Amino acid sequence: MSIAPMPRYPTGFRWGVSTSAHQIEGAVTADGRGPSIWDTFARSPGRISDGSSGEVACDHYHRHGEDVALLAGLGVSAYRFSIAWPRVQPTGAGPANAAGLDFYDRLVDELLAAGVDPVATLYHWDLPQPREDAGGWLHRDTAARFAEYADLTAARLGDRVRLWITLNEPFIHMSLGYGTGEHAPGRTLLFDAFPVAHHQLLGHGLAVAALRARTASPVAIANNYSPVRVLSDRDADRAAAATYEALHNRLCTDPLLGRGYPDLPGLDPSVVHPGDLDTIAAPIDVLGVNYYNPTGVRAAEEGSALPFDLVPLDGYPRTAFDWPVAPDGLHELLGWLRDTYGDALPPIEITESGCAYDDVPDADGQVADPERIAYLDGHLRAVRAAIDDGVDVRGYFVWSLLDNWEWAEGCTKRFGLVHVDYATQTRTPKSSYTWLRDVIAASGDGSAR
Ligand code: IFM
Repeated sequence: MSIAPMPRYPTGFRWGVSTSAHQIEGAVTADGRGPSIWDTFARSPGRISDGSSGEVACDHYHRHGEDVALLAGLGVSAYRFSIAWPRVQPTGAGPANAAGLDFYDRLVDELLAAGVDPVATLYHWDLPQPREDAGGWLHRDTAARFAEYADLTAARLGDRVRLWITLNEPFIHMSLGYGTGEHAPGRTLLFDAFPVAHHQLLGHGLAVAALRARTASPVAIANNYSPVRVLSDRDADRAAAATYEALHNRLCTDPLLGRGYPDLPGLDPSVVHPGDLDTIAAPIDVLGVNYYNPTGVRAAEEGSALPFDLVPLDGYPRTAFDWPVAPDGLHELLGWLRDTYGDALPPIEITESGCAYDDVPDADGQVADPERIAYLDGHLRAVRAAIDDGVDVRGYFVWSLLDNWEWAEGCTKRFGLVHVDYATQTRTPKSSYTWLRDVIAASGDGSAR
């Protein structure tokens, strides 16, 4: 396919790819790992679309050497992975399981030896099951336990991890895990799930302090954002869009950047104790931005459980997830973040951006994925356009290095630059891998901001 040459990116721009522990590691009982909420959830009939689980996934726990070689071949300057809390603290409390930390210690050293900066996320949704049994993120105590886990992990890896990310997508974890029940732990509390957001953010603030006490920095959080498209000028539609924007885009950002919680119906303020907002607003060095698509919103139908309805957006190509491919949404989002938060906004890194397609090897075993190349091309240009507008974007991480276990969608949604045959664990770089490798080689350092 012919695509115009990519623009240049600022000197030091971080090129990376992302994964998460439960989506790739497998080995769920190895070396003392305890059960997580996703092990439990996947065993419950009907929860995962293809009935699979993360028990093996990409078997990265045993194949990390091969995967680090793929990273080196791609030429990325950074790799964002997550650390499984149940490997480090099998019950979610108590002393560190040294064997669990050994795995990440080896991984970090292998990355550094390959010239790839380790970027570690502490929590990507795999809560130790015993913590869930004790109330999970609905319970304030989980925030304190999370900070202890952060401390144990930083004590071992703090000297070598180049960027710490406390939480991945706390809004998505609250809404799908505790609000609608599509994700683990499968609770259906709707707006009563708000304590889950608050306790995650409190855990984030306490973890920031724990990391800094170990001189483990810089520190970030990765939030999911979706620019809101209102479908008409009707007051009711505009009000619904404002509510959705406050929920999806501001609930987990306003308090981080010192503004407290946005005004939203149905949130119980009693879970916010004196001093919590100061803890949450501890300065961070980077805001991680995960972007996939904009969301169409209109006023809720009579009798709806939520104060808005989500509607498909016409006029865009779509991924295998049926998500619209909208690079203009990323450009818009980055401008919105700058305009909304002004000087309070730290430098941004795009910590996830990617797409699922039904990629299949051809008769020669090659995997051509021109849609993913077009997707990445468009989104990278959107980032460059935002930088030209003056938004301080310092990196771009593709979701994901490998096809992996996509939560409730099991093995059915392939997001990787590298195809994984789950039966044989054969890894095959797709054409997007080669394309990105060439883009990175050509665009890295050398251009002025
Ligand atoms: O796979 C997920 C990831 O775990 C969190 N962000 C969105 C990705 C695609 O759905």
